[in-house]
Amino acid sequence: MFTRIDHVGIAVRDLEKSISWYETTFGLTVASQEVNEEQGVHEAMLSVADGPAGGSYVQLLEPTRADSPVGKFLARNGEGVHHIGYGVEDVENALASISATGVRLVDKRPRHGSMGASIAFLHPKDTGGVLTELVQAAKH
Ligand code: MC0
Repeated sequence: MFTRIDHVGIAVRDLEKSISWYETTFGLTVASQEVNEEQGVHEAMLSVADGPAGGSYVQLLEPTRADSPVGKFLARNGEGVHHIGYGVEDVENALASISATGVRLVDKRPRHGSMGASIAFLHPKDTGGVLTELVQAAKH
């Protein structure tokens, strides 16, 4: 079902500072930077590698408000890995087949994600404590 690891999402307190650290320390470069008000994040995708199934990224997430998923996560855990995003060919098909196994869906329908992707989250309580995101990349 999964075509690649699309991204690892990391909760940060200061996006600009974290971008600089990833650029300086690991030589990564910013592929996109967006505010997603629905999700309550200001986020940047830093390119790690490109492959036949698409790119893979580190996604740095700074909350735009304290009561957002990332705001609550930071208050509880501090900075660190927030979720894993897996690439899928068709997010609606993937949601239907995962839901049929009994895993709770945070999103029953796909939402707007980074770089024009269609995304949907699965509930971490049903995925071994790992918040899991399905990512259908935008067609080029
Ligand atoms: C919360 N929990 C997590 C977690 N966030 N466990 C693992 N990883 C996480 N990231 C656990 C809490 O510790 C708690 O466990 C329980 O889930 C309930 O958490 P809560 O925050 O008190 O409660 P809810 O129900 O308000 O929120 C949890 C939920 C939410 C997963 C539904 O965070 C959510 O809707 N997340 C999906 C959206 C999201 O994360 N967006 C930000 C990235 P205990 O044991 O204490 O009950 S947006 C993004 O990434 C986009 C832009 C993109 O990729 O393109």
